[in-house]
Amino acid sequence: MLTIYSDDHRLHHGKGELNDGELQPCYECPERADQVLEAVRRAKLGDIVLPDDFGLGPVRAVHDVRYVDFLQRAWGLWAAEGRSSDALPLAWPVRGMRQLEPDYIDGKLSYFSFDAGTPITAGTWTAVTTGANIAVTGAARLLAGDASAFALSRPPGHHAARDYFGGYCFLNNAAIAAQYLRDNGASRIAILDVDYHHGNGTQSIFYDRSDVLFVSIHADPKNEYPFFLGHADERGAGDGDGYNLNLPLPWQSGADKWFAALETGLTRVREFAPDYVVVSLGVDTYVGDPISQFRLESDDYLEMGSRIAALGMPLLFVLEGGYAVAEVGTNVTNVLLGATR
Ligand code: SS9
Ligand code: ZN
Repeated sequence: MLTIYSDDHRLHHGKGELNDGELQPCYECPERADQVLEAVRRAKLGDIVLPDDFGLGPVRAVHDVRYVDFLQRAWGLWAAEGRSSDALPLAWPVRGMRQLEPDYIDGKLSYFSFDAGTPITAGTWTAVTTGANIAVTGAARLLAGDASAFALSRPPGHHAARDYFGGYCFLNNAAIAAQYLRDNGASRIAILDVDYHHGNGTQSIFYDRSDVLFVSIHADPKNEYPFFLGHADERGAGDGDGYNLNLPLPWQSGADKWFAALETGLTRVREFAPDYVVVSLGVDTYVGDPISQFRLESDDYLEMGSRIAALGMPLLFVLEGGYAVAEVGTNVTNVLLGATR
C-alpha cells in the first residue's frame, strides 16, 4: 500500500488547548505523525511519496469560499494585532444570536469555529492545505487503479464542516477526497469513520446527499465530544434520508461491542455498493488513549483492517485521531497491515 506524506504537518504545532478547565499542551502534536511514519517504514508497508499539488479546487468543492479565505488570512490578521500566541476563539453565536461574520479577527475566529481546542498557528494554513493535497493524491491513486492508499496527514479533518473548524480539524481531508472521487467519475462513495469521536463535519457535509454514504462508529455524544451531533436518529435529510448511519457506543466499549457495530456498518456499506470507500482512520479507540474511553487493544487493529478489506472495495485510509503517541504508529499500521494481508 502506498503512503502519501509530507513534513509540512510540522508547520501546525499548537501550544495549548482548553482541557479540564486549563490550557494544556495540545494532544494533537507533530510527534503523532512521526510515530506513524516510523511505523509505516518499520512495517515495510510500501512506498512513501510526497503529495501532488491540486490547488484549492478540491478544497473549495467541499468548503465554503468565505471559510477558506478566512483560514488563509486568519494568522495574518491575528499577528497584525501584535499577538504571537496561538489564535483561539472566545465566544460562539448560539441559539438566537445573529449569524453574521464579524470584521474583527477575534469575532471571525469564533464565527468560523465550534470549540476552543483548535489553535491556529503561523504555519496552519500550509499544513492543512498540504493535508488536503495528501488526501487528494491518495484519491487520485485509487482512480488510477490502486487497491488502497494511506493518506498520512495531520492535523485531522473529520470535525471540520463546510464552514467551521474545531476538534483539531480545519479542512475535512476525507470529505475532500470523497468529493474528488465523485468529481472524477465515481458514482457512489462510502465514508467509514472509525475514529472514537463522531465525524460531525463529514456527516454535515454530506447529510442531504445520497451519493455519499456516511457510516460512523463513535462514543455516544450524550457523554462525549463533539456532544451536539452523532446520535443514532440522525439518518440524513431530503435526498440523503437513509444515507447517514450513526452507531454510538457507551464509554468503556471494548472489542465485542465495537466489532458488532462494525459489522452493522459494513453490512450497510455492502448494500450501498460504493465504487470507493474512504476510511476516516482514527485510533483513539485504543484502551491507552489519553482523551478517550474505549478499550480496543493493539491486536484489534489488525482485525479491523482485515474486516474492512473483506469488503473487496478500493480503500483510501485517511489519518484522523489517536493520541497515545507511543502506540499510535503501531495501531495505525496494524489496520493497514490487516487490510493488505
Ligand atoms: C478532551 C477534549 C476533547 C476535542 C477532541 C478532538 C478529537 C479529534 N478533554 N477535545 S479526533
Ligand atoms: Zn477522535
